[in-house]
Amino acid sequence: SSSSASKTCYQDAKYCCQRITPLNHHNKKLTDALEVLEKQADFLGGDNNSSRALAFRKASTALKALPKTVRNMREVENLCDLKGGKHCKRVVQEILEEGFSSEVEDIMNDEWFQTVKIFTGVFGCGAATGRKWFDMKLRSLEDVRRCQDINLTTEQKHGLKFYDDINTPVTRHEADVIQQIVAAEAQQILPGTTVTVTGGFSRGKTTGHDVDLLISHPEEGKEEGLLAQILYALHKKDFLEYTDVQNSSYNEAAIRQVKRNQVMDHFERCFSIFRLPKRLIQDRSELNTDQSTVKLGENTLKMSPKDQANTQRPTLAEEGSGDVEDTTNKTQNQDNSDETGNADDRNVRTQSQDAGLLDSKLTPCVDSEATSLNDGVRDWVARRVDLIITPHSQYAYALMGWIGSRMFNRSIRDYANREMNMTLTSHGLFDKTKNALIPAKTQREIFEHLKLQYREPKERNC
Ligand code: DCP
Ligand code: MG
Repeated sequence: SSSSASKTCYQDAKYCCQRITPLNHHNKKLTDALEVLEKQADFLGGDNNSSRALAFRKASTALKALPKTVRNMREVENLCDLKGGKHCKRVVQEILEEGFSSEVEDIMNDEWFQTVKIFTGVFGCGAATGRKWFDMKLRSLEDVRRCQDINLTTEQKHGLKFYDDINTPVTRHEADVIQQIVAAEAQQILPGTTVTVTGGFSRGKTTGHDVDLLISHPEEGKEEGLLAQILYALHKKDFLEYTDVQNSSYNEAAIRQVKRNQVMDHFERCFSIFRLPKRLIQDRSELNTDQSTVKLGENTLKMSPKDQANTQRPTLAEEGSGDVEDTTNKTQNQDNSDETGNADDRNVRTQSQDAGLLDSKLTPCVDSEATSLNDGVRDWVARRVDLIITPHSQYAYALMGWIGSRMFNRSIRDYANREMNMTLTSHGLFDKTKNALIPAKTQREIFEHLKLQYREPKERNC
């Protein structure tokens, strides 16, 4: 209804994009419980369970916007997103009365839930694969690594190999270091290129599961071909462990015919596993105080003399055709050729290859002893990094989409559709009444087009 759009009392406004949802809120006990139920529904899969998952998520989102801790049921009785949900209400009531929910405790102690949770922590393993592995009687990552009956994807092989790294939250500092590394390369390739940390960090989170970097250039069209060049430069300096490049699939029809609740946008992008040198994160001062500075446009990346030498030395990648597509394929071929061998062989081979690479290129870091206790060879940590390229004309929309949160996007897109008869995506805003795309230079303009009060990124933690 249009009245909800102009509601002034935002705490119980219908859409979470109308509310202020801070990162640190007053009802964590309740929302944590609801998020376990959401996760369980997600793991179970299927249409019915994804609707259930959404209902749990909506209820938890509504609670996050409340200005104080809920003490009794009456305080939440009229919340839009809790009203219809008997299950949500029951759990909230249980927690308010007993201090905990036995149903939620049971789920958390359930072997199936715990195992699928571990499995879905593997990069490239979704709920369906997690369930499948459980049904195959696999109960641990070791079981998965040893299992002869599954054809692991390249992603999953990396996910298993770097499981601990990837499941260790990325810190804000690490995200900044990665941003600086990527920005330095981008500047050198094309001065003026912008590299922006988006995702959870831009909403004020101090840790995240990955680093989302939005890359653009103020001159429309200049961004074309940029991703491949940036990846090639990063690859030459050994920053990339794994890349999965997806070409842009954007066209104007795409935004007009956007499917309901379609989440994936059409930008050119790369899902990667980044090799973040421990040296760069251990010593916070290193990025700013080292004498040897590589001046790269506006961004400076400081490196030790030895590392500079490393970057100049030919690497395996450079012996190839020098095309980033090729190096990507090379990685994949390597992995594919391993598919005949068993998982243990695969690990041994890859590790010794890594050892060789590192021996010839990197000097031991300060804590080489500690490192060798861990895995003997690496002086870098694996970090999930997403690189997204956007043309300047779509930048504000791309930024809003990648700042998120996921629920914020869902709600503002729903709102645009139902209340404004417009289609909002990370590419633009399409007015279905006027049959026209509406340009925007800033996020504020997007809110204005939608007749919504502006919400800062830190208020979008729904
Ligand atoms: N996004 C989305 N829908 C998805 C996935 C992502 O709208 N299904 C958008 C909103 C997210 C942003 O992209 O906030 C970044 O995606 P992430 O999965 O990295 O989410 P966050 O950065 O918010 O979380 P984390 O801190 O765990 O990385
Ligand atoms: Mg993220």
